[in-house]
Amino acid sequence: MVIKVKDLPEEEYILPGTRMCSGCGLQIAYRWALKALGPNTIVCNPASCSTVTGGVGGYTPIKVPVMYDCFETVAAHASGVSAALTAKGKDKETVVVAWAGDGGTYDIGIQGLSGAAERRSNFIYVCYNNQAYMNTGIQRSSATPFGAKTTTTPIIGKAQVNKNMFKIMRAHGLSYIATCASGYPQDLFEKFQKAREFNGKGVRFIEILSSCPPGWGHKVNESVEVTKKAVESGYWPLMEVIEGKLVISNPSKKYLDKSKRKDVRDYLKMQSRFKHFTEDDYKVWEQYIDDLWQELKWELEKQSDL
Ligand SMILES: Cc1ncc(C[n+]2csc(CCOP(=O)(O)OP(=O)(O)O)c2C)c(N)n1
Ligand code: SF4
Ligand SMILES: [Mg+2]
Repeated sequence: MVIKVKDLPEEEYILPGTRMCSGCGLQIAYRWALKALGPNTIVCNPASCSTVTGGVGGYTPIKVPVMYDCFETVAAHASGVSAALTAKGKDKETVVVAWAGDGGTYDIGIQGLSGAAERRSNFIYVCYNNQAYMNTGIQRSSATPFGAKTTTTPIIGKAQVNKNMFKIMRAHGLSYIATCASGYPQDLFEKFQKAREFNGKGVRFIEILSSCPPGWGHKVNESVEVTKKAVESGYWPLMEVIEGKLVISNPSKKYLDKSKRKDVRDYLKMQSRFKHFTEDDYKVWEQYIDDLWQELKWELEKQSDL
């Protein structure tokens, strides 16, 4: 069931006037996530583009408390805030969110995240994945996909495929894991509400594919369309793992059937970071998507046999 726009709360927790670029997918995601979580939310935020949202000089457009921390420490920070709330008996009403980029999650913050997940610290960990270190000038991260040009992979693009964070987090046995995309705000809204309902059940992990016009090289008015194409091609499945069980979300369900998936080249050709692609590069992507769905299908079949 997808929530109707008329049923959404009108309250906004990120007001107009942020310092994000026009068309920033992260901004859409951040706004809708806070809408779903409500006013009793504390955000822990490491160095990244989302830090920029907070504004400068004592003014901020964000209406919930946001605490900044070092690049590598957000999961330890959120663990501490959540433990303090428990000590004060306030952990039921207030939700703690660690809100980090892909660099802060896949790379420098991964050991803190893994430790917090294993300890069953109680917070929602969000990785908004714009697939590079955007805030410092578009350097490649281990989330950057195969072939993408960045300022540190400037000639033929990145030679390796990205890490699979979804699988890494699954291996921690979390109560709730989900993928979202900034072009599907209603799906994102519902998943954040669900993650909130799992309060008290350790780390809940949500990863959001977030478009970035300067980093990906698409037009500012294509920010929603580009992540829609990522989902429609099957490249970015929207899904959840609830208490260990895999569920493909409604917008992605039909892509279990390969013939329903749109051509991933439409997605890639919208972005200048893939402009240099040869036929062989496109084939790597097509194979990546086929393998991904084969594995998901295999798991769904195994689940239905149980
Ligand atoms: C220890 C440390 N190394 C490097 C930096 C510089 N730095 C600040 S933000 C950032 C990039 C963050 O990338 P990501 O987490 O993907 O978030 P994004 O900027 O893409 O939103 C870097 C490298 C830092 N603040 N601290
Ligand atoms: S560089 Fe990208 S992620 Fe950062 S504020 Fe601009 S659009 Fe958003
Ligand atoms: Mg990033």
